[in-house]
Amino acid sequence: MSIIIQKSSTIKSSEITPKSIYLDRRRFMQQAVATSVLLTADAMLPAWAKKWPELKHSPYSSSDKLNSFEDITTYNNFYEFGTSKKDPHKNATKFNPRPWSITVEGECEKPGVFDLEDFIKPAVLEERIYRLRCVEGWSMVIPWVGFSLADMLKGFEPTSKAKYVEFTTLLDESRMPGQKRRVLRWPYTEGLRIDEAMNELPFMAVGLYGEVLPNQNGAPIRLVVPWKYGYKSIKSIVKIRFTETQPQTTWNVTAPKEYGFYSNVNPTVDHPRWSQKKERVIGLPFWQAKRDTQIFNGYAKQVAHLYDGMDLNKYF
Ligand SMILES: Nc1nc2c(c(=O)[nH]1)N[C@H]1C(S)=C(S)[C@@H](COP(=O)(O)O)O[C@H]1N2
Ligand SMILES: [Mo]
Repeated sequence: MSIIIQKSSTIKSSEITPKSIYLDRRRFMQQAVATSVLLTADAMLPAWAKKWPELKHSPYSSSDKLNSFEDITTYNNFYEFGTSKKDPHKNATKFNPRPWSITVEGECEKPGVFDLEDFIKPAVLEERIYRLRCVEGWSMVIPWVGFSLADMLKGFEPTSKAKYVEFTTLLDESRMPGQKRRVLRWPYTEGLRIDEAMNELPFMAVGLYGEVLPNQNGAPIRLVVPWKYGYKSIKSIVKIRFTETQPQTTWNVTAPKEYGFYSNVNPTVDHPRWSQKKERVIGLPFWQAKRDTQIFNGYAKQVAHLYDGMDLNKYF
């Protein structure tokens, strides 16, 4: 976990700018790894975390101002740990995301049950800065650490019948107390069309700000789909299934008129109860916080072709 960093930092994150915390944390990581300063803490990190100082920076990254570590880890949507924004930060502290395995099934040649480490060891870890745009009308810029979803999926050799991919979050109300209340259909599920999943943008995140992923952000592994509303970016994934038919997704089942399967960020397709033309950037003073929503959250060049000939009002 983030033990090394917490011990190293005497400055409170709220007292310095996001970028300087970031550089600070990374510099410390590098030192800690190079000199093994904190042997005990270092030994507690999973082996792959030690590679993180050499992360390459993805060209798909946003160059917008990063949100602070504080904003990113204290303002969350993760209903498994409660429905208010502060709940996940409070209620996920005891969640232990290790060991962790992921079941891969359905239309593929190489299904199985895999330990998380089996994905991470061969993966090319990189840093990708993506803006997460929540359907509620706010956004945040987050420096993720992880690897390409497409690279991971190719390893399972999907068959020609694999038209969609379904993702499922852990179901365990003893570890995820929010599941005791039936506010959503549990377990949380999400899905992508196979060509969306195989696009270069979807990312499997195992960290942020150079640290192992905090529990409230979806530890130990979560999806990030930058051109879609935040709820498509499913957290704490335990299952991946290749399917021939469109999988059911939690928000679509809960409120089909409000949340469609595609959920592409689109300023011209309003939510039935509010406009999507503008968004509020978390962490900025109110007179700077409003910005125009970008079509496909700024990634039209990479993804618009996926929807050629489709009516985006109908397939929202
Ligand atoms: N399993 C699960 N995944 C989830 C959610 C959730 O409640 N449960 N909330 C979604 C929503 S609505 C958003 S906006 C993002 C928030 O991610 P963040 O807390 O890391 O910013 O996670 C998404 N993934
Ligand atoms: Mo969201």
